[in-house]
Amino acid sequence: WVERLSAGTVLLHGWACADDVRLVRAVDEVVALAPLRGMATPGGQAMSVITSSCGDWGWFSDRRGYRYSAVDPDSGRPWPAMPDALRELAQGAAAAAGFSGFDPDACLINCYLPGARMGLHQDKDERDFSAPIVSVSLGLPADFLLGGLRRADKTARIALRHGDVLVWGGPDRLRFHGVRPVPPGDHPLLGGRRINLTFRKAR
Ligand code: MD5
Ligand code: FE
Repeated sequence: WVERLSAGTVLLHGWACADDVRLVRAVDEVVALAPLRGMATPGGQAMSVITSSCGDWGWFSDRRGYRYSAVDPDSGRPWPAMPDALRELAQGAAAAAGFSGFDPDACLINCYLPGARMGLHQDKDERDFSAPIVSVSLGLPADFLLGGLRRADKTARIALRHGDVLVWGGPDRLRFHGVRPVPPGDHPLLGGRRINLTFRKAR
């Protein structure tokens, strides 16, 4: 079912379940070409999430900062093309949430093994904040933290399960958010992993 969490935030419960095998196959194809890898924050901390990308632009982080690049810095090659299965899912979910015409040029793949987390942050490395962001959760469940426009704002905890899709746009695009440490488990399709796909218009 479709749940509006606030003016610009829509949670499409289980939206990606019907296509999950095709989506996981597409992710496997991308990470065969651009393997998941750990990254460092600009402060030098190792991130607990392992990451890859597909599409025209890939997000990455190192001691020099956060940025988008057209090439995978590990291989020097362009990021893998965004598979149709992934693009179609993101466009369909955005349209269902009221953002027709969403045309993502970047898909970040975050893989969480048990214990991995993501601290509270804003997504502000993109050029145009008018496009929404579409986030797809696959595999192990996790608690998502949805904050406000200031870091100190109170956060709400949202349980995200396999197949859930969140769309943020308009006034909610720049909310602080994070992911609580993922508890161990065994998902029938993904085993002991949570995969999150984040679709963005980067440039
Ligand atoms: C995740 N990833 O579960 C999340 C899903 C990231 C990241 O946060 O930056 O890789 S995307 C959640 C998101 C994106 C944009 C806006 C908001 C949340 N928001 O306003 O809450 O791996
Ligand atoms: Fe984020």
